[in-house]
Amino acid sequence: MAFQVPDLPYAYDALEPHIDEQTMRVHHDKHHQAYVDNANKALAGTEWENRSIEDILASIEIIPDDLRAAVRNNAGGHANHSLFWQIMSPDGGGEPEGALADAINDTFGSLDELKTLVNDTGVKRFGSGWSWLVWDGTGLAVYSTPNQDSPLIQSDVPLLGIDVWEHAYYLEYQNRRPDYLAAWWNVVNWPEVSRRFEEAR
Ligand code: MN3
Repeated sequence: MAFQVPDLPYAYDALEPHIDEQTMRVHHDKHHQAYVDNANKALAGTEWENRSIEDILASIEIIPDDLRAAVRNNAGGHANHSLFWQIMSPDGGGEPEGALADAINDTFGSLDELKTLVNDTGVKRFGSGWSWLVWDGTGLAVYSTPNQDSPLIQSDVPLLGIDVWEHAYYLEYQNRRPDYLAAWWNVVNWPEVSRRFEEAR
């Protein structure tokens, strides 16, 4: 079964004013579609064709040399964007609850300290990439990855990831990546991040 771009779980304009409709249309319909098309093209006819995205990314080192970069970038892009649409919501923002809230406080001190760390990590990513909150098998961690590298490559479970490619924010924020990152937390879907945390730990 070839990969497909999942439908957005809300309207293109539902995240306004924080993320504008045009950015969502181009990002979801064009950029994500291109990652899916190129991943399918790279994997077609190989033994990896019908494997799960998690399997493929966790096995990236044994993917044949001539396919590895294309799979890393495009299967990675598919995994990252599929998560990204889900962890945003028009009813987003606020604070996490329950075990995730406790783990954030234990690990980072407070929700505000987590946000500052994720934002700083995203601002410092030179060029294109992602800022992540992951479950690393023993606890929560924050780091960034370049390009479309997924935390799944190192067998971490991505819980929350903010796309800091210019295509994610340039129409509305131009060069102001810090303003985009600050605004992004108004659309974070904490119930979905919590669900992923419960599944991972
Ligand atoms: Mn993107």
